Amino acid sequence: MSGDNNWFTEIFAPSGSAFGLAITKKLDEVQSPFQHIEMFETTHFGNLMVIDGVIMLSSRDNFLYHEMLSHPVLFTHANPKNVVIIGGGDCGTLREVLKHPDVETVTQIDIDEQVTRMSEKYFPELCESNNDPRATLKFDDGIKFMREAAPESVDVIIVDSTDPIGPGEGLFNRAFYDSCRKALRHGGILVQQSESPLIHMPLLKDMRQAMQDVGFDSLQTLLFPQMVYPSGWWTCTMARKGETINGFREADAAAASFSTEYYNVAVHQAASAWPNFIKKALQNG
Ligand code: SPD
Repeated sequence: MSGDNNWFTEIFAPSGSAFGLAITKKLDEVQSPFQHIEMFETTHFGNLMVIDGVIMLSSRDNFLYHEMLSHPVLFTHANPKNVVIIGGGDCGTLREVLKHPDVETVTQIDIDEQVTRMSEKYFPELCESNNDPRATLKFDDGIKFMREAAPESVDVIIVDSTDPIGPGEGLFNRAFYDSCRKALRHGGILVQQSESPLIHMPLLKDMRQAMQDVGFDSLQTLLFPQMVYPSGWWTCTMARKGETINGFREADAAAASFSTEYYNVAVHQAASAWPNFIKKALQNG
């Protein structure tokens, strides 16, 4: 990673690639007990949050990621009432989940309170629903929270994490998936951001294998664009307990009472279509 007076550049050495945004100034930075959080003002992408040198979100394009992490899973579950978000401290996913009027509780557990405090200041639009009475924000270890969660008490778990390094590392393994599966009710769904299909395929395969190994009955990996992440192309993976992943409530999605910038019925359907190289890599569907 590198930054100078005019550009923030995230270098992704494993794929010999880099992504940069022109910046006008550094707005803020804080070293929390867990990670180094920086905030930049960009020329064209609004504000930019960077954690440990890795781009987390920009004002301009975070809607893609946050909508795709929230709406496909909530319109696939038959009747999601109780939702848990692990990570998600910028509160963009929380805002999307709370758009669903039938969701009764959303508990968000991010290990780092500083991410939320920075987001409140520099991404206030993402935090506009934080005082919704259905929302509870906890600042704690999400791995421990899931390990100690009451069995069969949750409908949907959304893992909105950093990459699998640093505080996010323990969110990508069998022990964590096993805890999540136990906490889900029958038909419950775990969805996790699952990195780039172009440059993180081994990780995506390992994640899917680990989800199957702990007993999830069916999986679905969805594709969507995300310009500010390495390769510009990203995924999330849904894992369902006790049922197949089928069940997209198309009519409900079409009749949604709220607005979205990216997500709609056709986008949901298209996101589940796999190009041939992905079919080949993820042979077992
Ligand atoms: N390569 C960065 C991936 C980060 C994914 N999570 C970002 C959090 C946005 N809510």
